[in-house]
Amino acid sequence: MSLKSRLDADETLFTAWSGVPDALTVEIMAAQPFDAVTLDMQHGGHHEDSVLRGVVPILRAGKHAVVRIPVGRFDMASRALDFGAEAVIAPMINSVEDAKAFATAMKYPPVGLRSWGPTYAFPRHGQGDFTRWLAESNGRTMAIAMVETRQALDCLDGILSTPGIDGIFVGPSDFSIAWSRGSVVDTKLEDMMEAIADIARRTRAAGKAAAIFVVDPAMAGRYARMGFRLFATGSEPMLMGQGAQAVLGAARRSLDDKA
Ligand code: 3PY
Ligand code: MG
Repeated sequence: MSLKSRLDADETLFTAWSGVPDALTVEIMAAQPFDAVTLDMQHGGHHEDSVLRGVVPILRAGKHAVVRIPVGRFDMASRALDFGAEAVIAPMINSVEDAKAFATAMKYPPVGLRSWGPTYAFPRHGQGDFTRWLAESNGRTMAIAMVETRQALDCLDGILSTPGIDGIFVGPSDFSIAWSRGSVVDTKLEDMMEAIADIARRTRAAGKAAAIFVVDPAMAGRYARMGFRLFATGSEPMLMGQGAQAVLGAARRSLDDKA
């Protein structure tokens, strides 16, 4: 089942967030109980070559491969799909023009102008035939626009009604900076929560998927009640740090055991 059809069926899904640009690390992330792995090219270390190679262990683990491109790199959005990614997250979509440019790179005609050439995606997804691939690609791949500024909020309806845009991904860190007019970065800023809930509501009402980055895992339930269904969490530094602390803490505490 595609990521899109699972989200359309109202499943709640978690994607790991990978920033270490190595297929061996991605393989370990893909082995964890996430539904998907996102390779982050915006703030993480992923680059074209690591995405090309990193999609393989994700697909081999039976997970959905997602890529976050750098700001404005819509050429990379098409390439990520050609490498076998199922969804692309585009940061800082701040206007309807941004949304159109993103959708144009993501979708084959007549929706967009994606150029033909699924050189890696086609074999990685088990071949089939070209006509079928062409017919099914636009519906199976997801163009997910990040809403993380006041400008984006102001034109949310326009972004949502742009043909080819399949979902919205809220970046709560940047959104908090925008909301506080540059004074804090705080994903738990209470007075922006209604705006975040409103984004989820309007996105779902438009029949699109609502996704958000989860900094504090305890927030996932609150976001789910707002209507979000795709949650990004669990970067390598966080997982390694928490894992090391848990293991070392348990080992050190056992030094005091009397048994
Ligand atoms: C944000 O919170 O601004 C993000 O982009 C999440 O990755
Ligand atoms: Mg951001």
